[in-house]
Amino acid sequence: MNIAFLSPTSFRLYDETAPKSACVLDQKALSGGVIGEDQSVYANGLLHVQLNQDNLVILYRGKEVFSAAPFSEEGEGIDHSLAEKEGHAHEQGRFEGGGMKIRSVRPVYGLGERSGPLEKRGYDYIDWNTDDPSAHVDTFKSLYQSIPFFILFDGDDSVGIFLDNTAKVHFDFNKSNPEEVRISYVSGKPDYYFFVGTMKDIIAEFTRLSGRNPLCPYWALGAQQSRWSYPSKEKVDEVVRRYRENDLPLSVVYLDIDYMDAYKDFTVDPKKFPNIREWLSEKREEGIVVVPIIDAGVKAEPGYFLYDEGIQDGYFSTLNGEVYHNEVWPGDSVFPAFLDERVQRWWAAHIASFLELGFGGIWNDMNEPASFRGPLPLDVEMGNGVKHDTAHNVYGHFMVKAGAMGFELAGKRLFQLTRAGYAGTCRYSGTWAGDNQSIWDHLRLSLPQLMNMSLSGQAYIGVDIGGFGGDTTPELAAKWAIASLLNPLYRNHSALGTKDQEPYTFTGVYLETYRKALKLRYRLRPAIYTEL
Ligand code: NBV
Repeated sequence: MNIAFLSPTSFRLYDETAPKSACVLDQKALSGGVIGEDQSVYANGLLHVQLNQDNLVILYRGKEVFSAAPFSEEGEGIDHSLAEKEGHAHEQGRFEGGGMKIRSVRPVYGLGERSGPLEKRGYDYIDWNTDDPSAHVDTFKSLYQSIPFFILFDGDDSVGIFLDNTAKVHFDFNKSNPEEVRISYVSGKPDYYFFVGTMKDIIAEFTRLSGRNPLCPYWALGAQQSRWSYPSKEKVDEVVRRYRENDLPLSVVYLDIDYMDAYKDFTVDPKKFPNIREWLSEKREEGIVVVPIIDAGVKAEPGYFLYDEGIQDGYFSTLNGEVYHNEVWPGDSVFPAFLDERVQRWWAAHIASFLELGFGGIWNDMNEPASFRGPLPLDVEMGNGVKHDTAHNVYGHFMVKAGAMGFELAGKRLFQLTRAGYAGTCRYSGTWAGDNQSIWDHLRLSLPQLMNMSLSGQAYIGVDIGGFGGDTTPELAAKWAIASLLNPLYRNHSALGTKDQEPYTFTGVYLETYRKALKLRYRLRPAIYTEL
C-alpha cells in the first residue's frame, strides 16, 4: 500500500497495482510513499494518519476524525436462496473484494444520483448503473449513475471519502450496524481518497481531483422543451410558435429518437426533417438551440456507415473475441468499446460532423448501457481489455468523454447531457436524472436527489419538469416549474404516449403560474450563471 498527501487536508491510500483512474487525470503528491512495516504514522499539513493491519485512524489538527477497520462480511446465518427465487434479490455476501468498516454515527451526504432522503443513514446503496423503468422509490439501491463519494458530516471536522473503484460497490450507511458505515466492493484494489474539513472544502478538493462541469453556455440556463418525440420539423416549429404566442420564453428544443432514420445514430430521417442544415440555422436565428439524442447502441446493419466502420476497425464490444449483440431501439445492436481511446476518437469525429450540421449540443441516452434482451454478460470486453464487470459504471462516462472530444474537434462550446455516469463525468457532461414520473412524490424526490448530486460534485443537473412517465396535471407541472427554478438544467420532458405537457397546453391560473416561473427563471439566469 501507498500513501500520498495531495493537500494539507487530503490524501490517497492505494495499492499501486490499482487500475488507472477514469476520472483523476493528474495528481501531484506533496509527500508520501510506500507504507513501510516499521512505520505507522504519516503526517502532512494538518493531518496525521495512523495505520496498522487492523486500523486506519485520521487525526485532523490533533483530533481524531476518522477510524476504520478492514471490511469483513459478518455471516448472518440466514439462507436467502428461497427468498431470491421469489424475486427478493439479496446482494450481501457478494462484496468480498475488500472494503472498510468506519466507526461513525455522523450524518451522511453525497453518493450522487439516488432516490431516498437527503441524509442517508439507515439506508444501503449499490453502485451499479441501472435503468429501472419502474417509478423510482426511496428503497431503490441504484439509479443510472454511480459516484462512490460521500461525506460524514461534522461541521469543520467532516470527512469525505472517495473510493475510486468502478466495479460493483456496496455502501451500508449505519443500516446493519447503527455505529458503522461499511463500504465493500466485488473486485479491485484498494484506492481511497480522504478529504477533511468543511463540506465546502471537501467538495472543492474532491472535484479538483475528479473533475468539474465546465461553465455551460448561457442559453443552457434558459427554458428547455422536450418530448419523446416531436415527430417532424413542423411539430417543432409549432412548439416554438406556441411558446411565443403564449408569451413563454424558450431557449432549447430536444429531438428524441424519432428524428433518426430507423434509430440509427448520426442519421436524420430526411422525410421528417428535410434540409436539416437550413432548418437548424433558421431555428438558431429564432433564438432556439436544437439538441438531438444519441443512443449508446448502434444498429447492427451491414451497409450502415457507423456499423461498417466499427466492424472494419474492431471498435465494438466483444464476447469471447466475437462482436457482442443485444437489442436496443434499432433492433439488433452492437456497443462501441468506449473504454478504448481509438474508439473515443472515432466517435468524436462523428459527433463533430453531426454538430457541424448546426446542432447545439448532444443528449446521451441508454448508456448504462441499457439493453432489451437481458443485461450484457459481465465478461463482455468494452475496450482496453476491460470487462463489463468493471467497465459498466464508466461506460457512459467514456461515451461522453468521446462526445466532449467531438465538441473540441468541431470547435464548439461543450453542451451535453448524459443519463449514466461516474465520478467526474461532469467534466464532459451535465446530467438529467432519467425517467421520473408525473407524480407529486417525484417532485418531492427531485430536491434531495439534486442536492446530493451537487454535494457529489455535479453542477449542471436537473430532472424532467412535469415528470417523464405518466400523465401530468397542470397543477403538478406548474408547481414543478416553480420548485425547479434554481435547477441549472430547466427542462420539461415527457414520455411517448403521455398527455402533452408543454406549458401552453395549460390554461388559466396554471398557464399564468408557469409563465411567471419562466419569466422569473430568465431574471435569475445571471445569478445562476455566476454561481456556476
Ligand atoms: O429516447 C426515449 C427515452 C427518452 O425520452 C428518455 O428521456 C430516456 O431516459 N429513453 C429514455 C429511452 C426509452 C425509455 C422507456
